[in-house]
Amino acid sequence: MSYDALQSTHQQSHQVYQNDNPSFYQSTGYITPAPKPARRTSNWIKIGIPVAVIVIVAAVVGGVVGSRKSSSSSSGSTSSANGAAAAASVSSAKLAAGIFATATNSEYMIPIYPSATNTAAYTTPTFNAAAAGWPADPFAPATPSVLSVRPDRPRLIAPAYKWAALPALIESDPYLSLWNTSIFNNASQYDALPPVPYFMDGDSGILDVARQVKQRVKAFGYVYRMTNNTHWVDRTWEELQNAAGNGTTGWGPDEDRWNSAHFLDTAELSAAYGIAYDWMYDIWTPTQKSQIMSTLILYGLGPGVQAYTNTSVFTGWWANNIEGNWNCVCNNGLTMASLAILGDDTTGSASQLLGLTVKNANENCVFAVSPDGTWSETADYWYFGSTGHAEMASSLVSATGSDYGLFTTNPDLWKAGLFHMYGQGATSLFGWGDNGPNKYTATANSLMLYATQYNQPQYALFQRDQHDSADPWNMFWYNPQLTGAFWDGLALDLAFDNSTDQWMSMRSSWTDPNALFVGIKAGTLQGHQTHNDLDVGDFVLDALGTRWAGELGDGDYLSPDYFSNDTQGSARWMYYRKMTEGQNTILIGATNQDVTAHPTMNSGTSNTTQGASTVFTPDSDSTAFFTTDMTSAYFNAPSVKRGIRLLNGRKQVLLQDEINSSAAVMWRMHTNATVTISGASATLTLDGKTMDVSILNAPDGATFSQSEAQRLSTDVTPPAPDQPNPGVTVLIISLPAGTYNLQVLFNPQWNDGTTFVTPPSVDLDNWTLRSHDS
Ligand SMILES: *[C@@H]1O[C@H](CO)[C@@H](O)[C@H](O)[C@H]1NC(C)=O
Ligand SMILES: *[C@@H]1O[C@H](CO)[C@@H](O)[C@H](O)[C@H]1NC(C)=O
Ligand SMILES: *[C@@H]1O[C@H](CO)[C@@H](O)[C@H](O)[C@H]1NC(C)=O
Ligand SMILES: *[C@@H]1O[C@H](CO)[C@@H](O)[C@H](O)[C@H]1NC(C)=O
Ligand SMILES: *[C@@H]1O[C@H](CO)[C@@H](O)[C@H](O)[C@H]1NC(C)=O
Ligand SMILES: *[C@@H]1O[C@H](CO)[C@@H](O)[C@H](O)[C@H]1NC(C)=O
Ligand SMILES: *[C@@H]1O[C@H](CO)[C@@H](O)[C@H](O)[C@H]1NC(C)=O
Ligand SMILES: *[C@@H]1O[C@H](CO)[C@@H](O)[C@H](O)[C@H]1NC(C)=O
Ligand SMILES: *[C@@H]1O[C@H](CO)[C@@H](O)[C@H](O)[C@H]1NC(C)=O
Ligand SMILES: *[C@@H]1O[C@H](CO)[C@@H](O)[C@H](O)[C@H]1NC(C)=O
Ligand SMILES: CC(=O)N[C@H]1CO[C@H](CO)[C@@H](O)[C@@H]1O
Repeated sequence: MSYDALQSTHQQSHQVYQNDNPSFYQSTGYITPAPKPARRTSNWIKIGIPVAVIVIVAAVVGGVVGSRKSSSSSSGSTSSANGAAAAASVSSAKLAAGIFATATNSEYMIPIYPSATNTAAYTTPTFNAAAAGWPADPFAPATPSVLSVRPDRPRLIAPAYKWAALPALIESDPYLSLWNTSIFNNASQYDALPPVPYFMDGDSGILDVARQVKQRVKAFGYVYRMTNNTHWVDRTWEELQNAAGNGTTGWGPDEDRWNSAHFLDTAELSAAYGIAYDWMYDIWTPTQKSQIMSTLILYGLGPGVQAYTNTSVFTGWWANNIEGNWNCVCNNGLTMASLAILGDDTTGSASQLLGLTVKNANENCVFAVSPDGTWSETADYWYFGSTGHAEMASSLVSATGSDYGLFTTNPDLWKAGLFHMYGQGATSLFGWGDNGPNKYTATANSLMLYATQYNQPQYALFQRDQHDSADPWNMFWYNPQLTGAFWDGLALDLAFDNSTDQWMSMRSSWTDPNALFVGIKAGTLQGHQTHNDLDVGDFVLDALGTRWAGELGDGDYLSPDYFSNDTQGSARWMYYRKMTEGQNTILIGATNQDVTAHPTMNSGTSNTTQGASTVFTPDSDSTAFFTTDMTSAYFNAPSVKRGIRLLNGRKQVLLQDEINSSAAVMWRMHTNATVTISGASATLTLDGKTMDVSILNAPDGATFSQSEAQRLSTDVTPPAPDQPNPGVTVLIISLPAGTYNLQVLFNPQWNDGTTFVTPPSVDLDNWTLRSHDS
């Protein structure tokens, strides 16, 4: 969320919003906040034993090697009999290959692939026209208009012709089949629960419960349409009534039940209502329809019109130059809901909003993606923003026949899929900055839509094995003509070089859960909707199935001034998890980095690509590196440069810092490992694995030390206490002012006979792909 934009046109509202901790809601008489539930990011529990893979998602269907190859050579055949035979062949090959991932890792929720070469299935990512696919949409207006909707229902995401085609596609596609079953199971689980209870979570509002209502409506709606069983309509009605305040437990204050002060909540509930209205249109009674519509207009679209048109309310700040998730989510919710009731709505709200939201999203939401593909807020906020964008574009296409530029206005938006794939490490996301609230309906499934839209089949092949892929949207966004393996031919490294988030992703494999992975960033410290940290030079490191250098994630969103602004003096930068000392980078003079930093970067990669097999060992000269001049991020230092590179066929990592500083220098790295130090060497143990870390050519006095992950005693006191970081240790090199070349070598103990190398000392400015060959 951004507070910057508010400073100009919404000054007064900015003040309100800055202070919108629970007391804001209390002072307006809205609600007394209930106790906050435990947050997922703050309770890391140390697990000393390697965690076994426990979640089996599907039986592996092996033995495909040598079976019929899925042939596209017959797709050009003029004989329909041959075409049908080819389609049957592709289908049977797909069914035989089954679900690629055999399980989901229980600690990191990553897919586990079999160690195998499967020449029939692990082929180049392709949309194979010979395989069974979706029919063409019979609704194809020559001159689409947002106010001119298709004649039939449903309008949103999945028109009737797709529902009609789906059962046959499920029969011939193992992923659609798996997801269908999962969604039925999910619906049964939600069915057994009472309606989502109202819960006001301070300045996070009622967003969690809004997304849960949406999640349930999606699942209930899906199962209803697949069974025609009206139980699911009744159950949806119960959920809608509860969120209207017509249930037995109440839902917020009469005048603003959907919490328009935190408009994301209003938008997500509007989307939920829109989906319910549209997907069950034919079965609702006229009374139910009018009740759904009256509640939607009263608490959703009406406040939406106010947000856009009434300058004396602040609820529409997100429409004003906010290139981030708020703009995408809010415009999407209003759009889906408006499309759902367009024509039935006699108030004019729906048509008025459609005249505003589409244009606004094209000016703002789509530009949250930088020219290099990076989601400019943070890697985690990509989930919220890209879900909003994908739902909005998909709904407009299905309802009216056009995306009105949402896919193309930003010509680099297609790279948002690369951003997510490369941001995902061997264990988890390189999740710098804030991670956001619980995700619920915010998934990575925009990748499915983008795969087809931008002809990037690897996006969908990657996402279909992920734990969050059983989603009603994917039953329609997934193109079942997909064949191949996402990793086949995929480069191991990618550098993202836009000035705002210069960063790089490097790894030793896409399919080995024990792979080496390094993510490192520089970039500017302003312009991220106040979701970033002061973290130029920050890095994460995975190896041996665990994360050795990691992020602390969110502070408490309810802490005073946590989102106040991104100026140097902001209280946000007084919280440990947001300060420079809470990052894996260089700290100088025990002082935060300069928010006006404008680092530069350089990078190199051997362009190594993985082959078809999941078993992959890079060549010994395969490497990648990233360097940054981050001097501008520091006060009191004439020069600070950092570089990181993979060594020895991607088995080792060298982190090098060249520092000339007139204040004390501290090298810091946060780890969940247990740390044992011996001078310039440290042994880290975690999850039953070991990582040796050593300072090479140690400058005089350079040794490791360690501390708990908490603020230095010299720091200013923040407005509220920091969150504890239990189990996290900071590995430190502390040095007085001076000039240093600090080289830290990471040797994961692979126990596979690896012979470690000791790299030569090369100035960062002289780093090349071959500069460290022995
Ligand atoms: C979808 O899953 C449900 C529940 O397992 C099953 O009854 C149904 O037959 C499946 N649909 C198709 C088309 O296979
Ligand atoms: C849906 O069910 C699948 C497996 O059946 C599970 O992995 C997934 O977490 C469930 N999704 C939700 C949102 O509960
Ligand atoms: C549900 O009803 C629709 C419309 O009448 C029909 O096309 C479809 O086959 C039915 N589905 C099932 C599973 O009965
Ligand atoms: C909830 O109750 C109010 C007041 O009776 C009514 O106007 C509204 O239509 C109802 N909405 C739903 C979804 O039941
Ligand atoms: C604009 O908002 C103010 C404050 O909520 C309200 O009093 C006023 O009636 C609104 N104006 C219009 C035209 O809706
Ligand atoms: C510690 O582990 C948790 C859970 O996997 C992770 O979220 C966090 O980033 C890790 N912290 C560090 C400092 O590695
Ligand atoms: C930024 O926020 C701080 C509080 O964290 C406040 O004191 C300061 O005035 C704000 N600066 C601007 C420019 O809004
Ligand atoms: C890697 O690919 C890039 C982009 O195509 C190219 O500029 C570079 O020269 C390649 N490097 C090597 C070592 O092949
Ligand atoms: C460090 O920077 C200072 C100030 O620019 C400069 O005078 C000095 O020569 C530098 N030291 C080294 C070793 O480069
Ligand atoms: C770096 O390269 C420069 C010239 O390109 C050379 O003079 C210098 O000796 C090199 N330094 C190292 C440490 O290799
Ligand atoms: C160098 C470069 O391309 N900078 C761009 C980075 O992204 C921002 C935000 O999209 C652009 O404004 C810059 O021009």
